Amino acid sequence: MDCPAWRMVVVVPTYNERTNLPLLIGQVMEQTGFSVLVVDDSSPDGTGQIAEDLSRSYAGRIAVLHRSPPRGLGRSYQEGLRRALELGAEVICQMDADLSHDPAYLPQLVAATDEADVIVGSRYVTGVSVANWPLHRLLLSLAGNAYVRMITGLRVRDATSGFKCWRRSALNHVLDSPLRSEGYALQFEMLFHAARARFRIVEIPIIFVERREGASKMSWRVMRESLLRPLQLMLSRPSRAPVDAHPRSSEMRIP
Ligand SMILES: Nc1nc2c(ncn2[C@@H]2O[C@H](COP(=O)(O)OP(=O)(O)OP(=O)(O)O)[C@@H](O)[C@H]2O)c(=O)[nH]1
Ligand SMILES: [Mg+2]
Repeated sequence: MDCPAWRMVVVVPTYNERTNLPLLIGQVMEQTGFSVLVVDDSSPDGTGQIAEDLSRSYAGRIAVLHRSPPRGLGRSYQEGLRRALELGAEVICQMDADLSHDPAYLPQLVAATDEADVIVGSRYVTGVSVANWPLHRLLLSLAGNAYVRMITGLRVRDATSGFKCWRRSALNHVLDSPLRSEGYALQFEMLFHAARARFRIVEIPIIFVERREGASKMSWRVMRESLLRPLQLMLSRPSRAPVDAHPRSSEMRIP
C-alpha cells in the first residue's frame, strides 16, 4: 500500500461509531488525495465490520486496523499513527469519527504543513468556536486547556484537540518519545514532546460541532489522567535532540 494514495493519511480511532463512520468516510473521500486508516477497538456495535465494508467500496483508500481488548484511545492512536508512517505517509492527520471535526478543513490543515510541523485544528483561536456544546463541557475544556498551558508551558490554546496534521519528521520524533497517556491526555502529551523538540506548532481555527449520534467515551479515569499528566510532563527530562524541525518555535517556554 505504499502508493501515492498513502502520502496523506487520516487516522481515525473508533469505538461504537457505526452511524457516524460511513458519513465521515464519505466526506473524507470527497477530499482529493486522502486515505483513511480506521483504528477500531473491537467495537461491540460492529463498527469494525462497517469499516471493512467501506474499505471495499473505496478500494485502495481505506485500511482498517482491528485491535483486541483491552481498548484504549492512547494505544489506538499510537498504533494507528505508527502504521501510517509504515505506509509511507508524509503528512499524517488525525480526527475523531463522531463528525465533530469537519473533513472539509483537511486541505487547509495539510497546506499549513508547508510552514509548520504540527497543525492543530483549534476551537479557541478566534474566541470560542464550538456548536451545541453544553456549558459544562465548554467550561471543562477551557479550564483543562488553561491548566495544561499553565503547568507545562505549552503555548497552544487548544492543546486537547484531536484534529491535527503532522509532518512525518515531527510525528516520528514524538512517537519515539516516552508516551504514557491512555486517554485524551495523549493529545497534549504529544504536542508537549513536539514543542520541547522545537518543532513548529500552529493553530488553525475550526468550528467544532458536538456529536449527534453515539455516546462520548469520557470517563473519570481519563479526567484524572488529564490532571496528573501535565505535572508529570513538567517534571520530566528532555530525551533527545530533534531532527529536521522547522527553525523556530515560539509555542512553549522551554524549561
Ligand atoms: N479505537 C478507539 N477509539 C476510541 C476509544 N475511545 C474513544 N474513541 C474514539 O475517539 C474519538 C473521540 O472520542 P469521543 O467519545 O468523541 O470523545 P470526545 O470527542 O473527547 O468527547 P465528546 O465531545 O463527548 O464526543 C471518537 O472517534 C471515538 O470513537 C477507544 O478506546 N478506542
Ligand atoms: Mg467527540
